[in-house]
Amino acid sequence: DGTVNQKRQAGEAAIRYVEDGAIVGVGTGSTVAYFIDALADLKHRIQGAVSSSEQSTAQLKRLGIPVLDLNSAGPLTIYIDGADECDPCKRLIKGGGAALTREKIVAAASEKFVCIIDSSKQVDLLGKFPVPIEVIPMARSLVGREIVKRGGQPVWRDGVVTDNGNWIIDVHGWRIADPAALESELNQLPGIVTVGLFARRPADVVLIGGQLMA
Ligand code: DER
Repeated sequence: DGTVNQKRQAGEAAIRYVEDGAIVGVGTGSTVAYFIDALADLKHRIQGAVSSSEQSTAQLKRLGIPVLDLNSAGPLTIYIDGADECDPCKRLIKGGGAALTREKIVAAASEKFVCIIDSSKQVDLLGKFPVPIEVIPMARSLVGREIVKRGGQPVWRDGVVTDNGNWIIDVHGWRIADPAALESELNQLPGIVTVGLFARRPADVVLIGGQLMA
């Protein structure tokens, strides 16, 4: 259907942001999977990749792309990743794939964050997609109570343990007019590791299929 083609188009279009000799920050998900496939074709022109998940690491290694440690890679020029929702200011909900913590880390280490999506991810107001929050397991109920106080409906993503050994709560029912303020407020709560709002630092470039978002 349209969105699958748009995922592939976006993944392939992101290649134009990869410079020779780059260490490429790589996100997680089905759209990024198309980017990684395209990256394999120019793996001799880049130094390698820094990965945001075991899932992406496995695909990169399968394709013979060197996977480097972020601590030895230093600042990156480019980070390519998908999203679950994107508003007109390029602010994102991420974490559908439970990789939000390492995604946010690698994005923070990268100069330019290129987000690749299909049109189904575009919204005017963030929040229809439940906001993923990575929590330290012992704090699940405490964080759940804090979310209820803030008008959200917390749902434990039971059975999912992140690459960091933590749990995920998905928050339903928020309509988020000021996602940076909410991100900052939630970041302060004890027990929260990462909030799946990328609004304090939005994407720098958004590709919707092969189209550049204005
Ligand atoms: O979990 C994430 O943030 C991923 O980027 C994910 O949400 C993107 O999903 P998709 O590319 O498989 O739709």
